[in-house]
Amino acid sequence: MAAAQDSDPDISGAPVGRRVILGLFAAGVAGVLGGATVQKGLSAVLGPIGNRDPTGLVGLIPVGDSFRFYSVTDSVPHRDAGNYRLDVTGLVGATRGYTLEELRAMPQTTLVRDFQCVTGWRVPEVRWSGVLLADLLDAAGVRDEARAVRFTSFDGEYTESLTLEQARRDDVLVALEMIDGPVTHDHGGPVRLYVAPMYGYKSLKWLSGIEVTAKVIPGYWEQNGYAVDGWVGRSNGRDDDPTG
Ligand SMILES: Nc1nc2c(c(=O)[nH]1)N[C@H]1C(S)=C(S)[C@@H](COP(=O)(O)O)O[C@H]1N2
Ligand SMILES: [Mo]
Repeated sequence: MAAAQDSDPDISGAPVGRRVILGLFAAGVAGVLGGATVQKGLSAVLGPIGNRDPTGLVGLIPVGDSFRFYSVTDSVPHRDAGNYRLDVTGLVGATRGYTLEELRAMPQTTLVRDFQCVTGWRVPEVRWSGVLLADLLDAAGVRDEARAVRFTSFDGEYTESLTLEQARRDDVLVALEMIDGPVTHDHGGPVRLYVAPMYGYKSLKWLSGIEVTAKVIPGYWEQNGYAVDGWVGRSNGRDDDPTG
């Protein structure tokens, strides 16, 4: 959990103080302006997945069909074609590292899907493009005893997981593009995971490691009670709540 947010009792504590009320106002402004800077303020209020909304009021504020920018860390180093690297390790025939150029040179898959955070916000019909995770697993050669995949981020904190079966789906991408161009830094670029059938928390940002494992190792939010199998509509979500 982000140190700055945790150390702020007004935000992490239960009482709804003045700062939270101010935050509600900022949230409304974010919906109108949609700017990255204002939205960072919004996510500071909401918390990475809205768990600092003790009243539930924040979830009722109409903020439109726009993305929030989430990070559990205060800052994340920037990486680009010059220094980006994705390592595929663990229970594979051959460990291998990819540069951004190498990922771009592989066959690309494009999907247009809604993006849904478990807290209730949803962005309709987002375009995603990138390398099928299955292709990277095949290239590495998954060993017989492998059952799952663990993902790590170069933010140094966030982790995620999938079963091998989930990881091999044709709607799970190592995404290089999102919306209308390359995945921006704030959205987890240059490379993030995109797990189309599951809630947003499965789509790890700033992807740097894919480790093939013998069993599922629950990810960052899963250690805090969110479903490991984060299927949209089937696990601890609010997407059937029209106000959510
Ligand atoms: N590294 C990292 N990945 C992350 C998160 C995060 O805080 N850090 N938040 C997750 C959650 S809860 C959601 S809803 C999406 C949000 O993606 P966005 O910031 O591009 O809107 O990223 C997911 N991936
Ligand atoms: Mo989320």
